[in-house]
Amino acid sequence: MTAAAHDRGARYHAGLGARDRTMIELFTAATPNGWKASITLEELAIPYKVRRIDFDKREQKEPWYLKINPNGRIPAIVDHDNGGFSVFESGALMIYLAEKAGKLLPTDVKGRSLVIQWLMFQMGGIGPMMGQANVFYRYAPERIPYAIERYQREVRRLFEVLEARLTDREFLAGDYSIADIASWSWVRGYKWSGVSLDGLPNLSRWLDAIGQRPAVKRGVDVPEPVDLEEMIRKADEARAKVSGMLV
Ligand SMILES: N[C@@H](CCC(=O)N[C@@H](CS)C(=O)NCC(=O)O)C(=O)O
Repeated sequence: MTAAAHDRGARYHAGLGARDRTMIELFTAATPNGWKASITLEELAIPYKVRRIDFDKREQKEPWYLKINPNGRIPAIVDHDNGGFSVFESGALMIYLAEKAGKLLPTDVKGRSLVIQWLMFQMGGIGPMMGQANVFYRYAPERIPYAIERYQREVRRLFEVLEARLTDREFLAGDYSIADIASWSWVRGYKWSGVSLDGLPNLSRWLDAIGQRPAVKRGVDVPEPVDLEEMIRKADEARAKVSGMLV
């Protein structure tokens, strides 16, 4: 660890007052996995303090943070209300918070299992596939059509699974739950992944309805608001310019 990185970690912890140590500390950035955590905290009305992790400075890979999240990614929480217990992996973190508050995750065996099934569907499917679609469609220095098409096609297939599930129900697993929050946080970025929602009326209805929730609106502004539409417009413009140059 560099001296500067060590200082940053130490300064941060020294700066926490006694009051702050009795709450949840959220380590996050403005990304889908981060929003899953902040929306859950907002919905549960659990007091929390935000520590923004600066990806440009690679803070997520600094040793002080790896003690909280050994995977070196966001989000993670430290529960100062529970002896400084830390939780990483967004799905596990959502279950922990829902159980702590006794909301957004039923306690009966079947109801709980259904929510966890749809949460795992996001963790193992929607998240990783949209993540890879984004990498190859938006960030890869080399344009690899096979990879772009493979991941976009898989994302669209997963969207169709959600569409079918939502055809005759309002939410993914019984009442509104952490399963909805998890997929919603990713699906809202469908344009960023270059995948269409055409022909998916139930998924679109669910996306809009959840987006109207006050706690969701607050949660997506953590750690700072991001203008997704503007970001997509600029990226698409740059993309069109580059492909024009290649023609
Ligand atoms: N499976 C992890 C994935 C976390 C993850 O990939 N987080 C991304 C942001 S969405 C991240 O921290 N990226 C920074 C990096 O990879 O260094 C979870 O669900 O918490």
